[in-house]
Amino acid sequence: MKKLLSASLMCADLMNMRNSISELEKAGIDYLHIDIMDGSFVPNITLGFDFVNSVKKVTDIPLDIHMMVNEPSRFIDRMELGENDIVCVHYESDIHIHRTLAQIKEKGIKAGLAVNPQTPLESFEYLTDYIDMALVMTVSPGFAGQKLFLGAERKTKEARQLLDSLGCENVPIEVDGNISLENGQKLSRAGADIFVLGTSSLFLKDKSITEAASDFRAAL
Ligand code: S6P
Ligand code: MG
Repeated sequence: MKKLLSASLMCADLMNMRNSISELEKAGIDYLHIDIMDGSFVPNITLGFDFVNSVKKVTDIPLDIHMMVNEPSRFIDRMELGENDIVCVHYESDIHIHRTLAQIKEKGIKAGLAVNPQTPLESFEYLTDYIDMALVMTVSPGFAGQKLFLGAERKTKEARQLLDSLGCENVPIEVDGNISLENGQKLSRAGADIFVLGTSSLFLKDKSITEAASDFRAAL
């Protein structure tokens, strides 16, 4: 599978978002990752639906929406998205997560299912017909700038094996959290396909976005 880069916009310069998006376009970034939090499912609040819809209007880069909210089914209709965009929801966030995934797909949007570091991989087992992406969290969600969870490499490897065994060889695995060059390389070998890049490798003080993206690609 082709390795793809997803830029985490909560780590971009919030006062200069239009320019950051232009730079991400020039750097050939594959997805814009937008973190939505509710202060309850995770202890933080970041970007919201008006932001999602505004970004959608100014770029052709597909959006990769990461919902870290309780009962995400309440909010799917708030976003104006298309067939190339992904909405990813956490296994624990809705009691009837299958219904939420089906709701996303009925709208013609790609659906992703996210697992926290402690969420068993078996959570994917009966839902594979409803997902276009599997998100393996490599930190506990909520904040940028955290350290990779120590089981991340093994979990990514086992997620790939499980998905393959269920006939989902084409479902990509996304990894999110502390994706530095070194961690990206390790996780790529373990089977990760989509890399969420934030403060660890893309939005850096001493490198432009274009330079950082090209260094990351070369490290994979
Ligand atoms: C965090 C969120 C992530 C972060 C990303 C930041 O809960 O889901 O998408 O934005 O992890 O990257 P970094 O390199 O600062 O960990
Ligand atoms: Mg995220």
